[in-house]
Amino acid sequence: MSIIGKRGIHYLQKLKTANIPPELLEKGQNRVIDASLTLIRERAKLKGELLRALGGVKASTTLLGVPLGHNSSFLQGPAFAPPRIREAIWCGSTNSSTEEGKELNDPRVLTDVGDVPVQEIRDCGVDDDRLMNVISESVKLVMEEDPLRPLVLGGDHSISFPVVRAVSEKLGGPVDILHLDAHPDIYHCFEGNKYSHASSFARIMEGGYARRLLQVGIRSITKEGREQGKRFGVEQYEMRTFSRDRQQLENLKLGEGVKGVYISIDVDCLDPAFAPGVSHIEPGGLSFRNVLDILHNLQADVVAADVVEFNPQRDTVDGMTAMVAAKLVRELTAKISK
Ligand SMILES: [Mn+2]
Repeated sequence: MSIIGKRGIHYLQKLKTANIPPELLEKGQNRVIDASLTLIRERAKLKGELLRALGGVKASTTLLGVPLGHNSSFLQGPAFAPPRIREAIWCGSTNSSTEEGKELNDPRVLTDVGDVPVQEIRDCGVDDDRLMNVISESVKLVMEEDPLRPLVLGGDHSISFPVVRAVSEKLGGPVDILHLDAHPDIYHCFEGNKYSHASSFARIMEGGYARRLLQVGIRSITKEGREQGKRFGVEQYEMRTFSRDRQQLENLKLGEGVKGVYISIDVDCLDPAFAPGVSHIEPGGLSFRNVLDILHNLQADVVAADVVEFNPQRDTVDGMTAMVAAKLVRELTAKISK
């Protein structure tokens, strides 16, 4: 376990042996959580008020960072991704237009409410059940403020469970999910961790938060991954048949009869040639243009999205994958905002 994995846990044992009353700890944890949610709530409120005052905005993409990496089965670097992605979004090497002409520096198109302070909350010894609730609560605070729609910056893929849960609960029904990934992330439980980044879609499907789940880019899948896929009726599009499926995937129409569409992009859906800065290098993946062709042609009301599993600790020195993750964010923004 890395330093992040151990954070906050190391002194809890000491507190127990020193007979510190658990109520004392819990009260303090509650105050830290309240303070964290207050900052997100107030920032979302302000952005919502400003956009409603400006008028004419139906949906505005709002960045929410979730710097969580401890549910990874391998490396924990995704905890450091959100600030690197933001930096790359506003990097002066490119302009602020998306490919189809949306202006990112227009606050009606893109706003930001900052990060859920995941490490600070864990540092107080808060366990994952509560932490996942804080993440869900934060997403709901964004959605509370019409016309804001959350675009979540991961973090490892475990965060998609509390995010999708919040989206579905807030909208009052299931969504359709387009999930781009090398892996199906649908193990019932991975290495004893129900919140593992390899199990998030099992939790989502069990919870009834998704009607259709389309997984695209899959090329590292076990027997259990296929069985779980069948069990939950997942539409798994594997890379080995991509050339055959391509036309269909570039003409998707999703979300009819449900509350909307959620897009989850694991950066490792891309071939490592395009995105080396990921924890799980898996050759034989999508090109960046493949992903854009799928996104640009998708007919859907996208209610929320995430970009996860970018690992800055594995990136090239010039931050190539940060730019890749940032462009995914930019093009998703174009898809969400209207
Ligand atoms: Mn993956």
